[in-house]
Amino acid sequence: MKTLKNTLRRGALALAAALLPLGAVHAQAPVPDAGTALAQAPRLYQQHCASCHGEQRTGLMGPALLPESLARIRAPEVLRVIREGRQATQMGGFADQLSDAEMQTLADWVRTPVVPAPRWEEADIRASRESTPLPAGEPATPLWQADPMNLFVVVEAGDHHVTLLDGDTFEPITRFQSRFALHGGPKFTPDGRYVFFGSRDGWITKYDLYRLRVVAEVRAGLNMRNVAVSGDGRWVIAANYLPHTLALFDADLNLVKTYDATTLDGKASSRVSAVYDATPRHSFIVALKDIPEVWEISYDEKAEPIYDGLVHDYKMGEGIARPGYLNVRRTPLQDPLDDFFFDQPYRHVLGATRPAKGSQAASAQVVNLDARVKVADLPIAGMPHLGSGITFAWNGTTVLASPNLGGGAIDVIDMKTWKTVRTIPTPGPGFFMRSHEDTPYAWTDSMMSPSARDTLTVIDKRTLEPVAQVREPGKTLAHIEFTRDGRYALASVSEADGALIVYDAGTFKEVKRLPMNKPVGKYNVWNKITRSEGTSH
Ligand code: DHE
Repeated sequence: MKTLKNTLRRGALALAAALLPLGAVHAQAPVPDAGTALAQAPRLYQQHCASCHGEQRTGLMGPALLPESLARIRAPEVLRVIREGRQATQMGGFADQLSDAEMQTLADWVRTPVVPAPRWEEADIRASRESTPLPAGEPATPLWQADPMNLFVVVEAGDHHVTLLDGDTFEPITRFQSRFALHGGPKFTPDGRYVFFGSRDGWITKYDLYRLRVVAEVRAGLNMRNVAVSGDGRWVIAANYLPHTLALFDADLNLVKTYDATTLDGKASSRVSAVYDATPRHSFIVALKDIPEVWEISYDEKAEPIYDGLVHDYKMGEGIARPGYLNVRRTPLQDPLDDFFFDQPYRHVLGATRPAKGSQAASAQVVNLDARVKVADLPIAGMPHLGSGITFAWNGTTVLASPNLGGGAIDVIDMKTWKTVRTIPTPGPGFFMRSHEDTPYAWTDSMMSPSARDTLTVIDKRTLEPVAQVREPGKTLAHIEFTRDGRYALASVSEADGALIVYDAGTFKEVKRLPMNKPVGKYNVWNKITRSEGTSH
């Protein structure tokens, strides 16, 4: 029987952390060898792992160990962490306690589904919430001296930390531990004071940037994609892969309601790919992975009622409808769409269709959210990652420029005609493209390319020509974000001994370098809350 101390030392199978190779592809589930070894797995798991990862593998002080959570981690890495542990966490190695065969058995088994599937219901969400409101009498003023509109939040994936950076001096203000494996952009309240982080394990953290503390946390799901904050700051919503739900909260992370991601007849359900705030429409837009519908959930109290053919609990005149406020309005599609991108007024959503198995031939479609119909097919060469694109004025029109994950190119699309106006070659496929209203250049990475992941390409938005490259030879150089005034571009060297590099956005020269542990995304308060056309919202 292990002592509690030993249990804790062994604890927190912070398994996935180190392992998240940027841009990793989904690993194959291992094939169990004859089943005999796997039969021992539940006993081994309960004995060695459950105290930190939960009896149902849904996570406790350590992250969830579900196929959904481990899909991005290569199988040998899972084994390595069980064997050696993970530095700077409570996850110690098990090499001195378990045989090679037992460790392999555990590594294989945690990639198999939990049967019956773990549940996460409204009562679980409510019970998970913790809050530490500001002590009475504490002033609501920043604890630091800096421009509150030019702060950066930088996510360091290596050891699950967040650095808060002064965007004028590029000096860190604080660095704090985050939940395990944050994903998607953190979202700010409209005044820029609070920021909400979402973790792949389902946790939402509300952090007070002024008083430098976590004020509330809640677990919205077991495997979450992202969070969105309403333009009026009143609502926070989370998109889950597991369970198939959306969870809506008030601004203090009290659960308001959950939405089952099912078709109208309830016969099919879907993973929720992502949820986006559409401030000009006063609504959230929802991308569903498995069913051909796009959802809109209005947070406008005067929203039109929804007539969807089913009898619900709200009577409007002679018909029977549901209020439009905080309910789902469905737009049927031909194919499931995800990876959304919006035009600036949020009238149109551009979504990517997934390629058929074994094919690279993804495509994208444009749906008019008012008319609720598809209005165009977009000819995009490879798998697009539209959420990482930008818009800007060009040649009397507005264009969308987006990297595609399939090939080394940027697709530039006229948003009036929905035709491709240029395909700009880059040295390799990339994830992110960023710019700013006050710079003539757009920057993009090639982080998915083994040979060019160390290169950022700078494109002149006037000519649509590449004009420069910056490199960190042999490293992964990715994800750019500009200062509030567009004068500096910040990029990540996404390695464990990585760095945040500040470039002069006009000369492309490095002006500062801060060591960081696998930094990924960085987010400027002003650019986000003003919905700059050069960044994600
Ligand atoms: Fe992301 C944003 C989907 C893999 C880092 N990513 C998003 C968003 C979506 C998305 C839908 C927009 C939501 C938002 O910001 O609220 N990402 C996906 C995938 O489907 C994909 C390809 C596979 C997956 O397993 O999820 C994927 N993403 C990755 C990575 O491998 C990255 C590089 C490393 C990581 O941390 O997982 C990664 N994704 C990011 C970042 C953002 C993001 C940094 C926010 C960008 C921004 O500037 O707003």
